[in-house]
Amino acid sequence: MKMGGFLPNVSVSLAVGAVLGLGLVTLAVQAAEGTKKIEIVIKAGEAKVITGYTITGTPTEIVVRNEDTITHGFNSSLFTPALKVEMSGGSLAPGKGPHVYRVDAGKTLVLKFTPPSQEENSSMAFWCDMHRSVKGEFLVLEWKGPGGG
Ligand SMILES: [Cu+2]
Repeated sequence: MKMGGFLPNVSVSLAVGAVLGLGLVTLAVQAAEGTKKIEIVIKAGEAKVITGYTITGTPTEIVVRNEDTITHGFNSSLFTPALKVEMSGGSLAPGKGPHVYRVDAGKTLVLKFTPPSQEENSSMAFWCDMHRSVKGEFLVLEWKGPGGG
């Protein structure tokens, strides 16, 4: 099931599901399959979210492409100190804590993790700690599981 854009079109999905006799659970199961990808491009001192949502309990990749000519940082309110994140293509900023990353000019930083369960759907902020103009947000949907909620 492919959903493009920054937000999945929830109202349309629900309407289609009702017509087909599918419950919300079925739609959520389909959405929960596979790895979710959040794609962010940084260019000319601004961050643009190309695809921007994930689901709790689902393996997730944040891909940050730096098309600028300077190094940028990446941090997010999603990253709690205990969250395990596998990094490639970038580096950890020394002495800045567990989740302050660096992505050099022309490089692509990939962060793999599984967002833990949360109370409700949340918009998560991300930002560069060195340049205030580089920031944005993506969506983390709470996955309640079959019969949950
Ligand atoms: Cu920056």
